[in-house]
Amino acid sequence: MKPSTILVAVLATLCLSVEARHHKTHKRDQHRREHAPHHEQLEKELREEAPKAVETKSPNEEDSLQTKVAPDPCGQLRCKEGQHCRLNEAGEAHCVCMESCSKYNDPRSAMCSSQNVTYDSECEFNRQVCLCERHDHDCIDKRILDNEAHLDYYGQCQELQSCTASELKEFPSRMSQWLTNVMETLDQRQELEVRFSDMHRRSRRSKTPQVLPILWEFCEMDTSKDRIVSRSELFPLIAPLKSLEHCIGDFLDRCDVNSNGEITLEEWGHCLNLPDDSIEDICDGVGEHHERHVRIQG
Ligand SMILES: [Ca+2]
Ligand SMILES: [Ca+2]
Repeated sequence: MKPSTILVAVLATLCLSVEARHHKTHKRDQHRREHAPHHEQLEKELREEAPKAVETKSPNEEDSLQTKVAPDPCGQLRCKEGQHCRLNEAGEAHCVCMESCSKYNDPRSAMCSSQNVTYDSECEFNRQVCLCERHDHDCIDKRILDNEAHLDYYGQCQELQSCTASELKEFPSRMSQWLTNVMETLDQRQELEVRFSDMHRRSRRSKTPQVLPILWEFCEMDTSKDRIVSRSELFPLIAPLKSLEHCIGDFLDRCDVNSNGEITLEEWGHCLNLPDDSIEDICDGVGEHHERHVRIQG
């Protein structure tokens, strides 16, 4: 399991452990929740890995494979979420809308869209986008194509409590405490990357143990590794938490100080009340600040 997937799971678990423990009981649903946001990423990784596996075969092996098994035209085609590959009468691959999605019959499998419409599953939302784009008679409501509708959070749509000014003020310290707990849990389970685990063990002994988990979380969110957290990179963090932590949306909006839809490391650090001299890019390796800090202490 990827650390970012585990992070979401543990964050959700930390909330659930306090407020809604019963949500954890449905294992299949939990598995889906944990994996759905990363589905696209995992698929991408698998696609990238697949050709490497073929490259390792000797030329003779490959020749014999090609004579025995015709290449699957669908193997080369990438379809969007809610679609899958089908061969037409000429044997050519093309993407079609999924005929159906698995039915979970469980409100916890549902998703609420940015238009405040509940869908039975993430698959069903994407399938409806496909059907409506293609003017299919199974399209239920064409408004799904308006204003870049997207999935907002897991669960049925509900009236989300609004975040008060005092809750929003307190949120950075709540977030910071979660991240500290998450990093500790992952380290205990030996599920942190080794470099982060080493940094974590050093930072735990420092005077500011909450700094490292905040810097680490930025690296976890930035899956594209461009040192910018985009809206789509925030989705895996927001979706499982929004119905449980009603301030998370407002908090993340506030982090994006210049409202350009992206959060930089500096914006993230300030949003979590880190002093300027603690905001350090640790995504590629050893945190110098923490090294220095521990050495001074030691
Ligand atoms: Ca990024
Ligand atoms: Ca920004």
